[in-house]
Amino acid sequence: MTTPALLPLSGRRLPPLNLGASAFPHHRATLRLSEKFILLLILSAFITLCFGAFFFLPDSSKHKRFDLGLEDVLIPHVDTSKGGKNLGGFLIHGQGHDEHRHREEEERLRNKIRADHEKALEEAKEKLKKSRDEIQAEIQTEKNKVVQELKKKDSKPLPPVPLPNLIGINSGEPADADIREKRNKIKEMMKHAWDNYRQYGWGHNELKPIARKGHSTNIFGNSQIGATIVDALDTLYIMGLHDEFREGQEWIDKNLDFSVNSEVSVFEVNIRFIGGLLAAYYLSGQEVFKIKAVQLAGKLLPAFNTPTGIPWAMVNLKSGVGRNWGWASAGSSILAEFGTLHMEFVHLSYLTGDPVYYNKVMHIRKLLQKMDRPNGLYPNYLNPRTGRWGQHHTSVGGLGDSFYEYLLKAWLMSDKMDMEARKMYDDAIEAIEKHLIRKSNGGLTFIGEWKNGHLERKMGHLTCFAGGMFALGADGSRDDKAGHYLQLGAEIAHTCHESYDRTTLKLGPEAFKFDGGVEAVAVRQNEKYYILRPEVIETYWYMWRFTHDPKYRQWGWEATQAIDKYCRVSGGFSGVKDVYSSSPTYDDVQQSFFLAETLKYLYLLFSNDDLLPLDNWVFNTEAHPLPVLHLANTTLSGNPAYR
Ligand code: DMJ
Repeated sequence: MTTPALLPLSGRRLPPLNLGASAFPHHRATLRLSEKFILLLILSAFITLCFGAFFFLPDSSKHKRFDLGLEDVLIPHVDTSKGGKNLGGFLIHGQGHDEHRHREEEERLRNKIRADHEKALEEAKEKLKKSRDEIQAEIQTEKNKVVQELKKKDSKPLPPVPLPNLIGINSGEPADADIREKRNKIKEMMKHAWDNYRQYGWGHNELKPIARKGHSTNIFGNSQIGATIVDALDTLYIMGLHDEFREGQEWIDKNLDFSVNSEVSVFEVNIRFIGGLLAAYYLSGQEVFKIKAVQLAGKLLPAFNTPTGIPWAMVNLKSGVGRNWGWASAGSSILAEFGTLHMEFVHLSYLTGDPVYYNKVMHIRKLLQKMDRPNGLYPNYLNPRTGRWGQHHTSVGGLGDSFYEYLLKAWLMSDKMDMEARKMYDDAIEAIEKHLIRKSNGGLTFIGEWKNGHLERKMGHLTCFAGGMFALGADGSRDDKAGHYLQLGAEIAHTCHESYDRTTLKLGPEAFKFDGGVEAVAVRQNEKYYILRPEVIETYWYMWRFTHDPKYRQWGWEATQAIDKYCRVSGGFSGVKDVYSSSPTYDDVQQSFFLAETLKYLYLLFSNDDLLPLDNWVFNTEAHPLPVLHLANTTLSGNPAYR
């Protein structure tokens, strides 16, 4: 019998074998063909035997390990002190090992493996009978099933929790016709911004109102996750734009998916998405918003896996890998980013009953409390690996701002119970007043920036939010200095209004100086832009709520008109590149915060105070209102979800 495997494939004859003198000293000559054939036969039989032995004979070392595995898996830990009992539902051995049963188990497992194997082979054979397209369709169906299962798991209803009474979500209609008209104008602007986004940028993060297409920045990663929709929801709701709200809700329900391979800013996603979703949930009672907020929060948690628990600035939503901005001092995380999570995370724990979120932000607070602060000031940079400050820069504007805001708001949101937060706020504000707040030669109060022991006499548009913060924190301030802080708020509002008033367009520049004879004016070309930011209007609104001084409505109206005149285009609203130029060019971006904040604060400024009253609501840094957690004053019936 010939071994087919040894026949030459091409039919070519095998070359004569020369086994050499050392192998067969008495047969130096070349072997005859029949001898060669026999030799080949023997060789092939030997090889077959070796193969067989290798694959089919039991390997004793493996056998041993298999036994151990069996023991581990099938026979849970024996509590010998109990002499072999039935523990936790598992059958436990008596004294010593039962060899017979062991062998039976092995046999059973072997049979199972064999049967599984055969089944898999059968399935594979069946598969191969199918066409490539059929196989691909089947794989896709399987994949979809898994995704659906995961979705189901993710969207399990959360336990109902007693919710705060939600006061003032449908009010605010002013009696005065003029104020009503102004309010309606602002609502019309919101509709213009939304409708154009709806038409040209739907599902994208933001809109390019001139190019009439979607726009995005790296803070949202590389996916289209509808930032404008989420950011705008609560503004639509309070303006009574309910059809638009429902459109947004439907998009979120069907399309908002955070299982994307995308690296996002933890801070931005928290303030805009989690804040926006939570506010939409509280206002409307629609579960979908709460569920999405919780799903997203879960995706942000890996950002906290650093040696100190100070989160990375960015996290990949799919892999959970985090990192910091390349431009940040010495690989640091940013104070205004990791310090602006508290409000949303406390609400997440409140709504889910899961303390994980609360613990993350409290850990950050504890760590900051323990650290030395140069001159009592918090530097903007903190290294999440070493727990050390980076450069000693302190700002109440970009990189620092909302950290201070959230200390105050943590206290307010806790129904003024969180005294630790209030103390941190009071201490920080005292140091800021001492080292950063000055009066210009022309009598304008400004907040500068501290850079390595030197005060830079420059204030950012972002810093203008602080006027509202001082006013909001006046009540409950240390040494009963409420009057002082209200006054400070008014002075900052005045300075920021000046920064608008001293421009050609009556819109504020990104940063303005108080130096070299210049007061509240931008000097550098790259600081002359206005990108639809809210901070100055935010301060007008807080000042209005606390003082009812009509000048704040007047200033707000000036800003409304300027925005409508210079930033409105037929495809929405755009930022402008130079507020000192009478023929400004557009940056062609309709920022999502324009709908979330700028238009909301303007609308509130021309509404009665019973719309979102400040005793019951605290606005996150993106102007998303979250209810004060009056724990003694909660009721399930107050939750619109149960109405
Ligand atoms: C908003 O996203 C928030 O207000 C944030 O706190 C800082 N800046 C922008 C708007 O200017």
